[in-house]
Amino acid sequence: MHEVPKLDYSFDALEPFVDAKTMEIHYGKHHQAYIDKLNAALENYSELQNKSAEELVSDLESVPEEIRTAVRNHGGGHVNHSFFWKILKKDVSLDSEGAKEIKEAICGEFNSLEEFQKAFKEVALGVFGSGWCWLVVDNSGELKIVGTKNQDSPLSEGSKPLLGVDVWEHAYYLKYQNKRADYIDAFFNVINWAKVNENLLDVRKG
Ligand code: MN3
Repeated sequence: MHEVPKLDYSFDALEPFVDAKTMEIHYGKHHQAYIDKLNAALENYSELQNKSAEELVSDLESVPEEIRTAVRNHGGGHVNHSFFWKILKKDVSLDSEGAKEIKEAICGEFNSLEEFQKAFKEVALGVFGSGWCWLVVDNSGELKIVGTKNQDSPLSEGSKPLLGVDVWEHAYYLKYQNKRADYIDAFFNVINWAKVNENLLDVRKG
């Protein structure tokens, strides 16, 4: 059975950029709903129950067709949110000690943090409806900014996410209403660049 991973910070830890009420509902209700529906989809498929959600969404073709959409949506929801909670933290800038390699990679690809943010924001605002915006290492090893729809995971495309932001309205509506741009600006203040750096090193290790 899949379970919501423990959050290693309090709901108010990201204030004022992400408000406590949003964190409480997003983590406690939305993420839980993906878990419940994923477990329900897998109920009669014991051979899939030992696979991690990451393994399932990385190889959707191997999931029986009758539950493939459910695994894509709810497994993807579980994978994406589990990933998202881990890359959020205040006060871990790209200049911090643990972020050396990712800083080099960002500056190598986008010239500066500011230009990266500009490009990332453009993609995040361009995701129509519900979805996510990611910085990934794609299957040719390139650093790319990509949007995905709904709960589609970059893993399904063979890309490895380094950081990502949920742009479903449930992620920001309480505090930012329709102003996704303000939410993205706020998100830039809570990226745990040390964790993003770890993600990059993991990808490089293979
Ligand atoms: Mn969400």
